[in-house]
Order: sequence, then C-alpha cells, then structure tokens
Amino acid sequence: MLEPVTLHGYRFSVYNRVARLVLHQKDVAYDIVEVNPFNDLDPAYLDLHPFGRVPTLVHGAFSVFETRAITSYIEHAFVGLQLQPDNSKAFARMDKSSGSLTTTVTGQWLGKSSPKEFFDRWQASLQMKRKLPLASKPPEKFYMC
Ligand SMILES: N[C@@H](CCC(=O)N[C@@H](CS)C(=O)NCC(=O)O)C(=O)O
Repeated sequence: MLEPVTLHGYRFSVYNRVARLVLHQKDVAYDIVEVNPFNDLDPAYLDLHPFGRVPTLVHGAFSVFETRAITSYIEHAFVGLQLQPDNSKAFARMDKSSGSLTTTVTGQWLGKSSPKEFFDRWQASLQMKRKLPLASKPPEKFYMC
C-alpha cells in the first residue's frame, strides 16, 4: 500500500508553490494542510519543523523540511518525470541557481523589505557586480513570502 503524502504549507508561499509544482509534475497524490507560519503554530507542527517555517513534506513516517530537500526527496522517492539531472555538473548548476535565488533573493531581501527597499537592493547588487544601469521604476506590490 502507498504511504500517504501530506504537504504542510501556506498558500501564499513561493516555497510551498515550488513543492506543489514538483509534486504535480511527478504526479504524486498528496493532501494539503494549511499552515500560516505567521500565526501561533500548533506544537505538533513545531515537532515537524522546529523553526516553524513552511513547507514541510510528510511521507508516511518520514518528514522533511527545506524546499530544496523536499524537491530532491520527491525526485528520488517517486518514479515519473525526471526533474533533476543525473549529471553532476548539470545538477550543481541547477542547485546553484535555485540556492542563490532562495538565499540571496528571497531569504535576505523578500519579506524583510518594502517593495522599494527590495528594488533598491536588487538594483544596487546588479549595478555593483555587473555594472548594469539602474532601472527607474520599482514594482508596485509583492505577493510572495
Ligand atoms: N529555506 C526555507 C524557507 C522557508 C520560508 O522562509 N518560508 C516562509 C513562508 S514563505 C516562512 O515560513 N516564513 C515564516 C517566518 O519567517 O517566520 C525553505 O526553502 O523551505
């Protein structure tokens, strides 16, 4: 019998969406438990994720958090469409891109900045590293966390 898969996540979270995209691409049936990480958390959830963030994937008696770990787990635990390369260099390039987006862009900037601050940091970073010209208009709103 197949072990049940449950994704604990927050509907507005980009991380949650990444995990869901991978589950869908792999054609894995799963349940969703909505967890708002900005509210008081159920102690049972903190047993799954001691830092109280989302998402967390539960598969039978096994659980894992951190989106990159979740996506790698889904890739290896389930058959179906191959989403991650076997080749070590190709895998490293993929991991580098998703890792730098997560740590540099979302983790450090998004959620802790206003749209204007985010835009200014993004622009300053591009300008400093690549000598690119500054764009003039910041985005109006963010919908991610
Ligand atoms: N590195 C984590 C980041 C997860 C994360 O930061 N999720 C946000 C939701 S979008 C969260 O739970 N924030 C709650 C908080 O900052 O306390 C991952 O890749 O899963």
